[in-house]
Amino acid sequence: MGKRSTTTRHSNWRSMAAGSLTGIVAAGSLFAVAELASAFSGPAASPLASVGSTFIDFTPAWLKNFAIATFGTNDKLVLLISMVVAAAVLAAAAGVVAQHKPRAGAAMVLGFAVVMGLCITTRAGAGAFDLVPLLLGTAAGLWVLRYLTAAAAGHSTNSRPPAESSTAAGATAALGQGDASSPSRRAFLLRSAAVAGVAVVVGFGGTLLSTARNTAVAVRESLKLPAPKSKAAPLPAGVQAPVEGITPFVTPNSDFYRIDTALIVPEIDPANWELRVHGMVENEFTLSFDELLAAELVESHVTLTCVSNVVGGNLAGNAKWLGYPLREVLARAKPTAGADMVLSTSIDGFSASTPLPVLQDGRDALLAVGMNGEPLPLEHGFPVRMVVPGLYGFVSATKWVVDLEVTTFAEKAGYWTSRGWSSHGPIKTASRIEVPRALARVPAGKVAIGGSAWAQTTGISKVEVRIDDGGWQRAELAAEASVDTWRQWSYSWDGAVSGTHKVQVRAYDSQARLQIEEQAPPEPDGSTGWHSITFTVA
Ligand SMILES: Nc1nc2c(c(=O)[nH]1)N[C@H]1C(S)=C(S)[C@@H](COP(=O)(O)O)O[C@H]1N2
Ligand SMILES: [Mo]
Repeated sequence: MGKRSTTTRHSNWRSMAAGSLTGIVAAGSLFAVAELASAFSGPAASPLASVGSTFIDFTPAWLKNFAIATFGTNDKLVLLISMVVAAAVLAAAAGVVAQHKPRAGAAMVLGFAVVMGLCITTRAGAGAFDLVPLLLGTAAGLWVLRYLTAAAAGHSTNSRPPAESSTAAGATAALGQGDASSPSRRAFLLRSAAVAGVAVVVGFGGTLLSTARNTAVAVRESLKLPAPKSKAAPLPAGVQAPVEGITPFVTPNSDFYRIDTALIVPEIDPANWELRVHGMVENEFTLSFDELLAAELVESHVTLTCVSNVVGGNLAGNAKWLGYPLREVLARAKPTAGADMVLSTSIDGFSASTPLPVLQDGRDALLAVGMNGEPLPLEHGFPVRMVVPGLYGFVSATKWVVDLEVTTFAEKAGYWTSRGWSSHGPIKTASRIEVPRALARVPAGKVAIGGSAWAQTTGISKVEVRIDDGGWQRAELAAEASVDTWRQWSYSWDGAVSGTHKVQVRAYDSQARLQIEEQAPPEPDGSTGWHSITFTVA
């Protein structure tokens, strides 16, 4: 009796395992086939991408803030991993159900497909044709579910379906009977492995194919940007502080932080790109990409920062941008009296509210097409984005920008403003310690300390450090490239004795205004506080 129930439990467990594996392989096949097929339609047709984008749209602001604050530029990776885990759990459940009731298992898969179909069809710009990859994938998933469920039950697909076995023990008898080397179990595992292998190849091939068929990528690769009419001033010698391990003064495109709400990076063919300039203006017009390239472009180093950056954080980057001054765009549009804001909107619906006067004063606020000598990378806004010195990205740096509406703050609000953040976003003076790293162990004697500070549009005039709550010491400032870029600093601490030490930094802008000491979180208009770290001298 006792022996028998142990065996039953054992086979229950095996039934669960076989069912879970079946469900997961079936789901993998569904996504793989859909991914391959979606290479032939728009990116919205990819079920994973559309479900994720829908999820982002419906995510409450606090969760978005949490995700950006906690995972920073990895927020999308975390979302994708969570989605894959959730899909695996649901798929396993469908697979387990199918072991006993194949129809119910299939119905679950169909239910998930309907939800994914809704996510796909409600994406901006998606049509009924975008459902084809999901339909093909669902067909593949259902077939695999049936095939492996039958294999798990030790039957061939043509024989009596396991639906007829009403008990778990019955359904899994064949699987449960044998040990690892039992022929039916081996056959099941082999088939699962074979199907999974095919799914991996199909899915991977699909990903490669969609990249290859992405016209934006191809066009970008062969695009030659014109030379600027006014070149960026060459970087002075010594912009890079002489401290090993400090951030590069110009951030390579591949290392540039990325923050946006786009799970699928928009793929815009510049030939189809158009910027609509309208609203409270005398002269509405649209601008094509060719017209933009033919205009007199300027080049400028600008340090971009994200309002979500915490004290000491790394949501900041410095690049040489090539673009057309927004001042010129607005001069052509001729804003009418009373206008005080430009609402810029991205092709994916994101929007930013930028104070009109900021775009009309002398600063290099650009409609940018180039970043560090190449066309904008797709994830940084290809083919055109905004870059405005002195304002956080959420109120100024619209990527994939397609619309500029001259309006008022009273009338309109940007994406994040309607989610609890500020409507205005001037960048607050900030400084951070980059070397040594927090909690690092360094040798005794001379300790090299260094980092960056920024106060865009005014510049940094002084940086001070203090060790172990001693007096404030003046740090050495590296050369200044422009008031719109960050400025590096260094400090050499002589005679460091062994033990744990704290170092703190603070900066002054060019008007000798001291960086705010009080600690404040990023929401609603940017963090404040003096950065400090502890490290150990060996
Ligand atoms: N289309 C679009 N543009 C956007 C955003 C976005 O979510 N969507 N985020 C903004 C924010 S909050 C910042 S900080 C900058 C970041 O630009 P980057 O990703 O090139 O560093 O882009 C801005 N432009
Ligand atoms: Mo941001």
